[in-house]
Amino acid sequence: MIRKKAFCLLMPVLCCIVFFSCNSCKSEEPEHNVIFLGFSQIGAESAWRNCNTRSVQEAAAQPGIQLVYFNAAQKQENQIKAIRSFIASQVDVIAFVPIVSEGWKNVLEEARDAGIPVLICDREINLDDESLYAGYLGTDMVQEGRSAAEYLIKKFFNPPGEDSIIVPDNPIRIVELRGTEGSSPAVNRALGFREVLKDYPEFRITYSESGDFLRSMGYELMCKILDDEDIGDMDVLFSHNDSMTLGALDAMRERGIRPGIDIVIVTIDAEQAAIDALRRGEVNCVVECNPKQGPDIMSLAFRLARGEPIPRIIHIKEEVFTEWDDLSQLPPRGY
Ligand code: GZL
Repeated sequence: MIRKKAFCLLMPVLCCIVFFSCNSCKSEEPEHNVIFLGFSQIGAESAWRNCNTRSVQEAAAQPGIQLVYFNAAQKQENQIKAIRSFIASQVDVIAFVPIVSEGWKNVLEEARDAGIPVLICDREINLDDESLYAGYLGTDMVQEGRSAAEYLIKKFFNPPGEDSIIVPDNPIRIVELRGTEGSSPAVNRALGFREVLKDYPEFRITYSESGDFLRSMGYELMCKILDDEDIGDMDVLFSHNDSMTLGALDAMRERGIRPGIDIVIVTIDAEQAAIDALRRGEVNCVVECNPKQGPDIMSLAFRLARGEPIPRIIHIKEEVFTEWDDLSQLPPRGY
C-alpha cells in the first residue's frame, strides 16, 4: 500500500507511471532481497527507443527487481519530476536516460542527499561534479560518428573491388540530419564525424539541421533541402538515426532520386528497416547503436543496491554494416 504522503507526491505523474505498490520502497526486510529501481525513460520517438524500453522492462521482469517506470514524453521536466518521485518513494536505485546533457545538477544532488545511487543510461550528461552519479552505461557515440566518416573515406577513395576512384573535382557535399539538440548522441556523433573528416578537405558539410530523431522531421527536412536549389545538390546524407533516414528516403523517392545510388546514405542505429534498405541498396552504411541495454542495467542496479562500486563508463559492443558486407546471416534486429 503506497503511503498517503508518497501517493500525494506522485499524483501528478501517476497517469504515466507504471507504479508497483511500495510502502517505503527501500526493502525493510532484507530477506525479500527485492530492489526497487526507478527508471525514467525519455519517450517513444523511434524504433530504437521502443526497443530500449522493452529491453529494460523485460530484464526487470525477474525475481528481485520491482521496476518503477516513467515515460517522460520527450520532456526533461517530466524526467525531473519522476526522479523526485523516485526519491520521495525511497527507491533503492535510480536509472535514467537524460534526454539532453544539461540541467541535472539539482535533482542529482537531491538523490545524493537521499542516499540513492544513480545510473546514467544510453545518453550522457555534462556535470562538473561527476560524483553525483555512480556510472554511465551506453554506446560510444563519438565512435559512431567516426565510423560513419570512415565509411565515406573508403567509399570515395578506396572502395573494395575497384582499382581506383576518380575523386570528384568539386567538393563531396554532405547534408547532415542531426538528432535532438543538446543531446549527447547528436553532439558526439557530429563531433566524431568531423574529427575524421577534418583531414579530408574533399568533403564539405554543406547543410546541417536537427530533425529531433523523428521520421516525420527527416521527411520534412529532406523535402525542404531537395527543393532548395542552393543546398539540394548533395552527394551524401549523414543522418544521426534511422528514423530520420527513413523519412528522408521517402522524400527522395517522391522526387525520383535513387537513394544509395544518386545520394550516398549513412545512418546510425541499425533498426530492421535500415538493414532492409541496406540490403535493397537504398542505404550504403548502417552504424549500429545497440538499444538492448536492459540486462546490463539490471546487473548494475543489483550491484549499486548492495553498495558496490561500478565502472564509471561501460560502452556496449556494436558493429558497422556496409554495402560490401554479406548480410545473409544477420539475425532479425528486434527493433
Ligand atoms: C542513442 C539514442 C538515440 C537513437 C535514436 O543512444 O539515445 O535516441 O540513436 C533515439 O534513435 O531516439
